[in-house]
Formats: sequence, structure tokens, C-alpha cells
Amino acid sequence: MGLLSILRKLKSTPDQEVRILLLGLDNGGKTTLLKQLASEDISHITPTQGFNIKSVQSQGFKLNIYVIDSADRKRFEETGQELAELLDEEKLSGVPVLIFANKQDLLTAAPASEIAEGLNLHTIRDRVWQIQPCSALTGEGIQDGMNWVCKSVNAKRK
Ligand SMILES: Nc1nc2c(ncn2[C@@H]2O[C@H](COP(=O)(O)OP(=O)(O)OP(=O)(O)O)[C@@H](O)[C@H]2O)c(=O)[nH]1
Ligand SMILES: [Mg+2]
Repeated sequence: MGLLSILRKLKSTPDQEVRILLLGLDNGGKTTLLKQLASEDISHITPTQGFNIKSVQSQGFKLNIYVIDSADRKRFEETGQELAELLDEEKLSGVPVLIFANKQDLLTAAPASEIAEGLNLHTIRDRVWQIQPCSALTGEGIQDGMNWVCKSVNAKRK
């Protein structure tokens, strides 16, 4: 499913705005993920300068997507701290968070369960969250993640 059909799904109630904040350390795969969602060519991607934020206008519903390079174990601590800061952010309190354990196509990738444990995700109790293994390169797992996004948006609307 491309980004457009996801947006169409989310926008079926036109007076509601959904804002998705896509974050993660550099080199995690944010741009590749976005391009994958937009079904664009992903063979020529260069590092993005500054922040990588995709804001989707469609009622004050917010959702965070946090991308982790599952193969970059040296940076697990750093990405964990970054995520913890994000969860501490006042403006984002209670905002559902989807964590993509990206780059699962690499043999050296840590399984999502290991990342979840390492990052103490089970201690998150002030919001709904989900960790989804994926490969932004092959597209595997992204659909499942975005289905969770749609489900969370719809649950909040009821
Ligand atoms: N093997 C593999 N490589 C990936 C995957 N996703 C991204 N990459 C590669 O990782 C590198 C960084 O990907 P980007 O999409 O540029 O990462 P980013 O998070 O946008 O990085 P910045 O723009 O620097 O913040 C690129 O060489 C991608 O091809 C994946 O799922 N598997
Ligand atoms: Mg980028």
C-alpha cells in the first residue's frame, strides 16, 4: 500500500487532521521508508540535511513513527536515549508511537524482540506503542506497521 492510499484511508473523515512525525537517528532509513511509502525509486538516496519530518494534514490526531537501524548495535544506546527524550516531550505526551525495527534484511540485524528489551519498551505505559520489524529496502513489514497506524487512528476516533 502506498502513502496515498494510507492518506486516503486516514482522510475518510475530512474534518480530522492526522499528523505523523517521523523520527530516528541519521542513517536509520527514514527517507527510504518515505520513498517506499510513496512507491518511489530508492536506489539513489543521499543523507538528509536537518530534520526529516513528514506532517500529514488530514483533527488533532498525532502519531510518531520512530525508525531504528536494527543492524547498528553500536548506536542502540544512543537511539534508546533519543527515543526516551521523544517520549518525554511534553507536546507529544500520550501520542501513540510505532517503532520500526528497520533493516531486518541484513543478517546482522537484531530481532525486534531484542531491541524492545534493550530499549525497555515494556516500561512505556502512558501511550499505545508497537514495534514492527521491517525493511524499508524491500518493503517487508511496512504494510503491517501502517495497518497498525490506521487502526490506532480509527480507535482514537471512536
Ligand atoms: N539493508 C538495508 N539498508 C537500508 C534499509 N533502509 C535504509 N537503508 C540504507 O541505509 C542508508 C540510510 O538510509 P536513509 O533512508 O537515507 O536514512 P535516513 O534515516 O533518511 O538518514 P538521514 O537522512 O541521514 O537522517 C541508505 O544507504 C539506505 O539505502 C533497509 O531496510 N535495509
Ligand atoms: Mg533522510
